[in-house]
Amino acid sequence: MRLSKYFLPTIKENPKEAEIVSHRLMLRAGMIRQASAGIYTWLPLGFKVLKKIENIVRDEQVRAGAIEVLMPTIQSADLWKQSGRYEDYGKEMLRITDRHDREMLYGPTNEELITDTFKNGIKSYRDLPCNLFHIQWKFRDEVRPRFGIMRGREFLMKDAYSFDLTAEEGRKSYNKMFVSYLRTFDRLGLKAIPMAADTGPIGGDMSHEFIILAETGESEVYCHRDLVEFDVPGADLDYDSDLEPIIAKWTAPYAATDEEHDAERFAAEVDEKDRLQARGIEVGHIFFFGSKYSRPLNLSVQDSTGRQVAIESGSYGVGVSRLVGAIIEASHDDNGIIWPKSVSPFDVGLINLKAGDEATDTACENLYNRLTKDNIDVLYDDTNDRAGAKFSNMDLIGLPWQLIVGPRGVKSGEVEVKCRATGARETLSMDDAFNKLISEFH
Ligand code: 5CA
Repeated sequence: MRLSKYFLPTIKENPKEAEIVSHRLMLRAGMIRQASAGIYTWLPLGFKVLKKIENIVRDEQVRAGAIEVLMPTIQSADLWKQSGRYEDYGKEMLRITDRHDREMLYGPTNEELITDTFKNGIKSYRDLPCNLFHIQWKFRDEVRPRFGIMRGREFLMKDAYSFDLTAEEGRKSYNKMFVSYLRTFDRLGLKAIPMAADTGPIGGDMSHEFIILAETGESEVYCHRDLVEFDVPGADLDYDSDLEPIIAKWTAPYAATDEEHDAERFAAEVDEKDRLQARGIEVGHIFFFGSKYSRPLNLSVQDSTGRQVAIESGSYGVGVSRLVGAIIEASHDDNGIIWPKSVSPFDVGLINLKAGDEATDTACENLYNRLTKDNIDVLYDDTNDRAGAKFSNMDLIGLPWQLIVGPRGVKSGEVEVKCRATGARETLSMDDAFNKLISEFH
């Protein structure tokens, strides 16, 4: 992509309305703009990151055996009245009346709708287990939307819903999602810690929040230091094998959010030197609630003995749009964002230090074409801006590698390669620079 043909409205000054670094940097890097309180337009650069995160989340759901669907954003109130949540959800639910005076709502979550959908599709216990997920916009009329897309009113969520014949089978489905979350957040370059959590309006008696440690996090969390260093299962993991040992390892050390924290237990179970008390960002939340929705919505099947049983369910959320902010909170410096390779909007930023100079233009065009042909996604700054402005803009938007091409270097056949994370710069021949970047991404 040539910058001259792109839409990247970056901002030099710090926007006053932004209280935390991720919000500031997302506005400055031209990733989002507020449309109204807690509601954002995703500009091209932000949208690319959002899509990359979405794809990794999807990939790991499918790997764990979940099947993708797409449910609507607008739902009828009927099912919510049946489950009792139409009243319980209170003001956070955006209620809408259509032209026929039918009560509708913008979905804050989808337990009711998926339970009903599954009920109409299942024929017998042989159709179990099943886990259906979708990645869809949600609306919650938060009292205090803040921190940009971190606590928005409209936000993108991955929500999965499992259906099983018995609580024991249900636990296995829960475990699959637990492990798939460990892998998902690891691929996003994050260290996420599963913590015992409160179930709130979703309900149930087993629940874990996945927390990224960050000073600007909204929750106070407490855990054993070891959890920060645990290894995550590899891509070759067989999800149909016994996952209990992995769950046991990750849930043995103390880890709890504020609502579930027990100071006495923390002191008794964790040595003082290993106690970690920090702020955290909740990027995922999983629940097992048994038959809380299947009973009122009449989702049951005959088991192999002919007995009619209510289906056991859980739901599993990932804050896809919140993750964009969480990744920035975890990875930035004074100059801007530092994207992990897996979610960076482009792979390489190519800087032409003297656009209009024939030899420099030719060298840049050459590198741009070669890299693009090899599937490296390049953002080529071919504008007439000053070199200083180009450097700071490229640092701000945080692409992992920069390729800097100026007239002096071109004369001797050399370019500079800069690593955004370390700031290290290397002068290389054009071919060596090309080969280095290829090897970084393939
Ligand atoms: N139905 C369940 C699981 S599918 C559910 O709704 N869970 S939740 O309420 O915990 O939300 C799931 C995830 O969405 C949270 O872990 C969080 O990362 C994200 N999320 C929740 N509220 C917001 C919000 N206002 N803005 C951005 N992300 C949010």
